Amino acid sequence: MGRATRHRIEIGLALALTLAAFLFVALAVWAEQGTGIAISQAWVRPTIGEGRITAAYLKIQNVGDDADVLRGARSPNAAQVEIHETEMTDTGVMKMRPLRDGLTIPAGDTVTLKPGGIHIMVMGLDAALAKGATLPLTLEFEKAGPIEIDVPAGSGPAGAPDKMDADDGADHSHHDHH
Ligand SMILES: [Cu+2]
Repeated sequence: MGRATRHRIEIGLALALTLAAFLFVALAVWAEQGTGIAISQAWVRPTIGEGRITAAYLKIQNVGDDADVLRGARSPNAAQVEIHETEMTDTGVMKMRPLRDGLTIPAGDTVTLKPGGIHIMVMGLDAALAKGATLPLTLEFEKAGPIEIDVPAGSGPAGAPDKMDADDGADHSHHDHH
């Protein structure tokens, strides 16, 4: 085998590995055929200590011709799942509240749920959620219907805040009444 040939094989292998890594990342896209909704970059924060509450984040892309609304979510592993938004009050306190009317995804738009913004609050988990585990989640869309995803527990994309939404700094008082 000549030097040039081997070189070409090495480049080919490097390319294949890069592609494999890329595919691995791109794998986490859920799209229901014909619904116009694609979910990607989903992640959930691992629970801390005895806490059985956490938050999940993801990207919702509406490639359809009509707006759709995320009405809610549920998980077989959690007592309650809500779509929350986070707001900073006048006194500088972070408050979260459920989106009662759901989250509208306009046609052709992408809405990103992220720490400190809109998030999926997961309450009453039946067990701790360790890094590397997955949380099954069903997203209920008005038009697209239910979309089931498996959300990996991890630290999210680079630059995601360390602790938020499931943190003591946020007001969870509305979680305690049941
Ligand atoms: Cu919340």
